[in-house]
Amino acid sequence: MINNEAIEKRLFASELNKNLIGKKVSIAGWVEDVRPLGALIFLTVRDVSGVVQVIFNKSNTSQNVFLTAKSVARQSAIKIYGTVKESKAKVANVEIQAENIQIVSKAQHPLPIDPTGRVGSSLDLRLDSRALDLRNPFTSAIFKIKHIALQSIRKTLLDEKFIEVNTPKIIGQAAEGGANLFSLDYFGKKAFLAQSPQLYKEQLTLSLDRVFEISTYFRAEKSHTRRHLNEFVSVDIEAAFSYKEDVMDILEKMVVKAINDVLNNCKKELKVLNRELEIPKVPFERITYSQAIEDLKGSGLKIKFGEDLNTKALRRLSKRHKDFYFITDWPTSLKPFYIETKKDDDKISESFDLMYGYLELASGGTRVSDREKLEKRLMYCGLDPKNFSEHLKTFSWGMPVHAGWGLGLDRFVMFLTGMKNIREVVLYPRDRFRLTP
Ligand code: AMO
Repeated sequence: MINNEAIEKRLFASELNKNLIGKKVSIAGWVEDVRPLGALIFLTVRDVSGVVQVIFNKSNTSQNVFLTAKSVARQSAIKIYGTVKESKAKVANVEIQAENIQIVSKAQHPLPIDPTGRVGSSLDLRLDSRALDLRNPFTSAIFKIKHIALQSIRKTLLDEKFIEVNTPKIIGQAAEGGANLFSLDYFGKKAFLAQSPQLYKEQLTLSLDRVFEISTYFRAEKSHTRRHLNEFVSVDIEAAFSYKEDVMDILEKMVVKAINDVLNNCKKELKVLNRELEIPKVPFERITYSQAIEDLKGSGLKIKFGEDLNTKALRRLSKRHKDFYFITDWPTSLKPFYIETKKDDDKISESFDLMYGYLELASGGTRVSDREKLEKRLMYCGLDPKNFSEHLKTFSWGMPVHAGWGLGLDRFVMFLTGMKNIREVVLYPRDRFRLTP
């Protein structure tokens, strides 16, 4: 039908502007609205970048084209060919005076959800129809912000001389303790899905020096909360010749730059989400675990040294620490075997968590880089060093002191977008009750 396609490259809604007035263009997208008005038909066409008003005038188009436009089902995929005109509407500078319409794919009604968002749907229903839900500018804004944040994160890490790596996700040995592993049959052997790249990223520091990985990890946690998923994306770094303070500084820098980049590149998206994002104060506040339990004592909540800070405690703490803050120096007993202990007190570890409100965004620390000590730490954590022989052997090859962290990307995007449920910011979330779509 439309045979000028080869001449006219398809334009996105956001590319149409006053400089194109009088030019013939083609656009493609989905029909959001059809409003026939006598000899005119107004079509609102949405693509991923925005909306365009398209006008069919009975006197300028063939009867066939006019009738096709009039009867097109909402949300069908279409192509339009026409001339760019100045628009009288306040919302846009230009519109298209259509000459032709091609229905690429008809939408079958009733659709499971209304992607314009005019008719609200529950999150569950939206997730069941996620691909369609993403046509809603509210939902797509979240993923555009995630995309910009990811680009920004990569840029910071590359500038800091990190190399991007990919480590195995099918593994033979747990990295984070054995309780929450998904296991699978690997040609007759028991294998697991990686909970983190911890052991690999540490090993890589002895040759590549500074590495980072952005990937999906798996935790067989039963907890069904608004901030846990069984599959989540983590940004992991590991740096040779570094201590926790060095990598905390990198994390702080990366977070601030990502917020800046989202503020500068996602104005429209933040507006759609009604999110007022602010650049945090630097340096982020740093309190020790012991200070945190003192703070909590002051607010009437008693936590014994060695007890984890549960949600109630973290919520209480977030009343005092409103912005980003680090909790450092956790009891060794609360941290994994690979975390280094203080030189003068092995009950306290060289660790940190990055918090925003009650949300733990990242955790990390200085690692044990001495083989003997690592064996002792494994045993202290009830693990058998024999099962870690592949990992331990690398510690005899000139392992440098090293430090790193893992940042939960989805949780960070919850902060950026102001979403309260992690499922909002993950395309196809996996929780205990959801394995589809
Ligand atoms: P940790 O287990 O604390 O540390 O994980 C790092 C960060 O990942 C995010 N996260 C999750 N997000 C969503 N759903 C989950 N089930 C989930 N579990 C964790 C959190 C958390 O802060 N190897 C260490 C990191 C390191 O020391 O380098 C680790 O995995 O935001």
